[in-house]
Amino acid sequence: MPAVVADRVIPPMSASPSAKSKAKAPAAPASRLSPEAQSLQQSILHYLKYKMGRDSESATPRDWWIATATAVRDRMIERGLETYKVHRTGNVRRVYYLSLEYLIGRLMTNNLINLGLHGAMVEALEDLGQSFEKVRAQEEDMGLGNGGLGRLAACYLDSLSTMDLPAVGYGIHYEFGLFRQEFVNGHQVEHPDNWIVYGAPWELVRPEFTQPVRLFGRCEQVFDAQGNFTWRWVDTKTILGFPYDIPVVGYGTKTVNILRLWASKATEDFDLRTFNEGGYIEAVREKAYGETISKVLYPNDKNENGRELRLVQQYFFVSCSLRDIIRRHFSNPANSWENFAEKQCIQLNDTHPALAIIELLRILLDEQGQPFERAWGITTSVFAYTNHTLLPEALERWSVPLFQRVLPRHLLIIYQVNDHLMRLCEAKWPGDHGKKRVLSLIEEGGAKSVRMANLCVVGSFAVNGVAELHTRLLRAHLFPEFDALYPGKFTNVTNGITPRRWLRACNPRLSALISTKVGGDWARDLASLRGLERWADDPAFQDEFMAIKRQNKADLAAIIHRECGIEVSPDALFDVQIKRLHEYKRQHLNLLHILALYRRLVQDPGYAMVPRVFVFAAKAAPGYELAKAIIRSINAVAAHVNNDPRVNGKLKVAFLPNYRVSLAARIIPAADLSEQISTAGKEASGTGNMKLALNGALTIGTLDGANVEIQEEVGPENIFIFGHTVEEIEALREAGYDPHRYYAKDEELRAVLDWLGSDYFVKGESPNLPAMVRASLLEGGDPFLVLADFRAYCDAQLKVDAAYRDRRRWARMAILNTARVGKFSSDRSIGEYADRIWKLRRVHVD
Ligand code: F58
Repeated sequence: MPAVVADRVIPPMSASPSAKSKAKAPAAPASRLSPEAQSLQQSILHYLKYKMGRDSESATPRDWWIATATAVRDRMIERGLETYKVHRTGNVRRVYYLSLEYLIGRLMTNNLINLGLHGAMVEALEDLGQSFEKVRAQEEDMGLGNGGLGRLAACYLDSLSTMDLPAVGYGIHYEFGLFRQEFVNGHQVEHPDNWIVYGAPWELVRPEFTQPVRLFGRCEQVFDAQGNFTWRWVDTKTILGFPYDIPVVGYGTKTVNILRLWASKATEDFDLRTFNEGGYIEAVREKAYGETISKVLYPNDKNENGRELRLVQQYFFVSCSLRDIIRRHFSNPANSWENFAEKQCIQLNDTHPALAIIELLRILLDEQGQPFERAWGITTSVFAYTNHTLLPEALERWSVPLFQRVLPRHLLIIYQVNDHLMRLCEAKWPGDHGKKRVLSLIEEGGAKSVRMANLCVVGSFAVNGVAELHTRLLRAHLFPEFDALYPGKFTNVTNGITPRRWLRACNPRLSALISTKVGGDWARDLASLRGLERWADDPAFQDEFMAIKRQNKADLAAIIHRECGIEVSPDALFDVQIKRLHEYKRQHLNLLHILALYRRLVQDPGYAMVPRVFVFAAKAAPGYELAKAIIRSINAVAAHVNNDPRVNGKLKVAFLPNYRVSLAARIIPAADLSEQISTAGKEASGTGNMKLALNGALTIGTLDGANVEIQEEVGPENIFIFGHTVEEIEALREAGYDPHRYYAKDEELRAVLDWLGSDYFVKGESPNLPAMVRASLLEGGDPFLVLADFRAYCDAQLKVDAAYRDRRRWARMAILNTARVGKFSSDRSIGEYADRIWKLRRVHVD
């Protein structure tokens, strides 16, 4: 039966009444429908006919989907025009969110929920003989990101609109998003993700805002009319940035902000000139280069390949965005450079858009003829920077020769900023060359490189980490000198997730139940979930809560069966680890525990354990061999465990292929246990941990990232914390960490490692990838201290097992997790950015 939440009808996820019915012509009189449903129906039929050239008889599911999305987009455009008018006439202060990644997923359900039209759309489609679920399933995920950083950007856009904050998101319109992953014999195989091939109905093309971008060339010295020495950037190549706008609608408000994504194009005139001069091949090459820039998203931390292209991508995107921001600022005659920083604020999502700092400076110096001090003053009042990682290998550095070739003028400006920085440093610590060495924008010693994180810290008025612990480590370990040089610049904003996507849309059953207890406003005020606490001990509520979990697990079981061919029982404990595949996230620690359970079961058929299903989903960066070896190892062990009758159904392992936002939305509502087992100090925050806890999964985790704050909120009795703390890990390393010590003293650990390292799971396969994983943990020195945490992890898992046996206790813990994680709403995070960093006011749109 459909449930009502906040005046909107939530249909059940599966078994929608017409899911089985065939397409039929509109039957019943239209007046049976609500006015919204009628109007939607009219638009859909209009687009089916005039956009797709079909009628309801001949339309394919994809035609239905495009016509439906276009009808929804119309409603957003109306509000978008109104928003734009209010923002423009009010000459309001705006924030610009610059991110190389947006992991948006599908938009249909979320747009409808935010518009308040979800129920009406279900009604409209069902009346046309179409299943809403089937239509929405046609949508390709927009996977323009790698992981949490990209998903965070998408959640933040949702909150910015919901909170009526004037904002524009900027990014790249990649033709190919993150690769599609397939498993072939348990190995990851990557395929291109051509998400756009059948059209992208949410976007609007904006050719009138096309921007030129210059690259390469050289710098020459000239004197200006006043006889002052300046630099001129000459002999450059120009490419074009072509904007696509995606409207972003707020939940329960009229605000519609936009996400503007730039696609690269070759300039026609350059092309033609070269072509006419007889350089046919050259012309085609130039054209190809122009279009290559926005072709693919870079999935690799390691960046060995395509470094130049990645740098060009970054510059292309910031150059287009900055010009667009400046154009918008000066489109109001009341504005000038005097009030630029008062009206415009730019948030840098990691160092990827750091070149924006130098580009604004270049525009002010070279195009506006401003003196350095003034240009620097404006620049450093505009930017704020979010750091998302402490891993040294993930901190961006660009080689000086590469910079020199691609952006020669920018390199000179970086040297100029560095001189300024060195003078500040000298004033604070006279004669201290050690301090200068660590602060410098240029890393010396060996090949010189530009430190983008240092550039961001120097060029921004605020720098934030993404969880309390991460910010503490950022200040104490990564940037202590900068923290001393710029008191008050560093601050924390703990990450958040949008409750619209990560509860309301993905878990309609639980959403409906929650609304019966705390009312329908929780999706805008997540803290109000605290009201559920008083039901945590109520057996009837516990039963309902757990029955919903079981239904969600049954849905996921069907997906596991379809995708992996594995039968799993919804009565088992669903133990979930879903995130990028990385050594620091320690999927291999999870694997070692699975092997330990497997061994206990085969050695003792009576071994008492709660039946468990281990669910993995993760992509490995294509060049990250060890991550791929971990995937292969998990799949190899899974194949044995799942087919071994001695296990007697107590253990199943499913690695779902092609992890993406829409798959996360199916796994999260079905999870009992959330694996957050990174080496303490390595996971900046984590956001999957928040989504899972919100949906009633209990966390097993280390004291890392936002786990620390999740524990503070849910209480230590409702979470399973284990393992070495940051301080203990430091002490271990200082004493000289030796994984062999753990191997020698723990019989079970030794056995499972050796088992993994044998060819038992991958008979005859060469190279033996599980052996490679073992080697990384022993001879390789175990850089992420997997062995040091193994025993504590197994002990914590025993506690999980015991807790799950007590159904009432587990239900209470799960309910309290949902009730107490309201802090992790992205509305709270965005509220903090707006108040403390951006000084941005809400602007109501009628
Ligand atoms: C993630 N970073 C952090 N990077 O790992 C996670 O702790 C945090 O919660 C999240 O950001 C949001 O703050 C992340 O997702 C990437 O995806 C890299 C981007 C550049 C290429 C390599 C991966």
